[in-house]
Amino acid sequence: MEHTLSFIDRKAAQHAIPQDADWRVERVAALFELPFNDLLFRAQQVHRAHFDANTVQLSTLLSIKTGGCEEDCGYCPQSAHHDAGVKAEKLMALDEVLAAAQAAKDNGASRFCMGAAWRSPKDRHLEPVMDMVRGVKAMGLETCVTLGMLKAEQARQLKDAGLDYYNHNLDSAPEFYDKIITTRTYQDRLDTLGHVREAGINVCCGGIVGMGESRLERAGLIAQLANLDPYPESVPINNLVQVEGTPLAGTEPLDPFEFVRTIAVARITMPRTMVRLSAGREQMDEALQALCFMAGANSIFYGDRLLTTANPQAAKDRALLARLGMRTSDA
Ligand code: SAM
Ligand code: DTB
Ligand code: SF4
Repeated sequence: MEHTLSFIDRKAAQHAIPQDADWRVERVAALFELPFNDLLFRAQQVHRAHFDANTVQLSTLLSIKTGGCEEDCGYCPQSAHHDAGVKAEKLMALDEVLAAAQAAKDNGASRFCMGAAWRSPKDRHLEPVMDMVRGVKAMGLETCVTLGMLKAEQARQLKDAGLDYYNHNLDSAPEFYDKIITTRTYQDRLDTLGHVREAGINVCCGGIVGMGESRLERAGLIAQLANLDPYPESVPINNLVQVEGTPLAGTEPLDPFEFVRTIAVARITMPRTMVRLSAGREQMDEALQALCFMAGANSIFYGDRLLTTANPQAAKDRALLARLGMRTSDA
């Protein structure tokens, strides 16, 4: 099956990042095969050519609609197909969302990312979400939402509300995808990314590693991301958080150095993107996180929770960044 982005209007994506090269899977896999020090050195060189290597951007997540999701994503505690003890809730009220955004801003975050456990938003859900976007943006925060699959018109409405970023992950290589999700296709995801791009919203798109995929399949994921033209402005790299009750609980954990390699390869293949060290930090020690920064990660999820699982305490993250002499960027 061909996996191509449909309907990209390049004019609408003026601020988007052009693709640098044709990253065939074999070329990406060859990067993974480099000796660790050589790979990290190359990633540092690329990182320093495009960013201040001591600055990290902070995004805070909020689950605005938790649980009861129709999709069967094997990693996700919010799927109604699994019993991970996550209670299905209604969409949060605007004032509660704005209070959480204000707290995130006061804590030093520059982007506020609102996540909903939907296959795709119903049209009646969009108006309240747009109010949230407007309210968060008025606070001077960058706005991001992740609501599942979007229609072209929904993407345009979100753009009109002032949305800065839409998060929608490819999650894995196309060859591995069917082992993880059966209720929507890889092409569905590419279509949503096309609508987001076409509407002129910045694309936040990454994936999960540690799901039992091979190194070649990790390379396949990165190649898919890097070959999007333009490639995403933000690339979250998640390490699977194993949640009891999900099909992927009990998967052999990924070698931590392989996670660092994935960050480095993302940095080399997408030089100007924000590479976000995403889910899984709570299970990493500080030395490993420092290696991820060295490999070119320049963004983190910041705040005590991800969506339903734990993230390092904000104060602990501030202490880590201070120990590493790292600054945070403003929106
Ligand atoms: N429902 C929407 C969707 O799937 O597009 C948005 C929310 S969904 C929870 C956002 C992303 O979180 C997923 O695409 C996946 O990459 C990540 N994620 C979910 N559960 C995870 C887990 N247990 N470990 C790591 N990442 C996870
Ligand atoms: C992304 O790539 N990772 C975030 C965000 N985008 C929405 C979500 C991680 C979720 C981890 C599992 C949980 O807390 O439910
Ligand atoms: Fe639903 Fe998103 Fe979880 Fe998949 S990852 S089950 S779409 S909330």
